[in-house]
Amino acid sequence: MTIVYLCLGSNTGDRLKLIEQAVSLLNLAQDIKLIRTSALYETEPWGVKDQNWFLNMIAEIKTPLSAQDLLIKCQNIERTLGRNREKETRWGERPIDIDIIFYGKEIINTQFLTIPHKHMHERAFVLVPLLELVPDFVHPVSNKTVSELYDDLEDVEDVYLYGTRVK
Ligand code: A4P
Ligand code: MG
Repeated sequence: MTIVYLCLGSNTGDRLKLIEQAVSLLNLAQDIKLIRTSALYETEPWGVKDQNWFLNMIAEIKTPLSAQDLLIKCQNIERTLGRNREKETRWGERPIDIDIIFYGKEIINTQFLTIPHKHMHERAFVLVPLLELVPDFVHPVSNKTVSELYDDLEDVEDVYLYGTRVK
């Protein structure tokens, strides 16, 4: 069994419902046990600025699946919820995105998978909800804790607890 941190994100359609559905589908999946989730955050788009704000959340799960098989399950859930990668652009709009942030302490670099996620240390929308769950978790490549990575962030995009952003 491995403890895994997934980052869920949505910025088109009914974002709240899509995130909730993704959490239920993860919970229903065989071989995935949902342990806990962070709060929901409304976040400024990172990377490509000219798009809707996202809702983001981190889910802590436990699984006997390999990282590769877990990725396939996550991509199946994305497809079930209407994601069509062919219509998307890099860092662009998407109804649902499920990224693997940490897979235990493993370091994986294959054609299909980079773990820890290659941009996680640059993203407040990942680090803020992670900070809530596991501030002392050590990134196996940089050997910094989540809270140190957060302190090191340079360009911090805006991250609000969902429902508290004043538009
Ligand atoms: N892939 C590789 N590593 C992973 C991993 N750790 N977890 C897959 C999940 N999938 C992984 O991805 C190329 C292929 O490898 C894909 O099939 C991917 O699913 P890539 O090299 O990371 O390509 P990319 O163009 O960076 O991917 P993508 O999905 O367009 O971008 P991201 O990194 O997922 O970012 N702003 C806010 N506020 N909130 C967001 O949630 N999300 C994105 C998308 C951009 N800006 C955002 C948000
Ligand atoms: Mg992705």
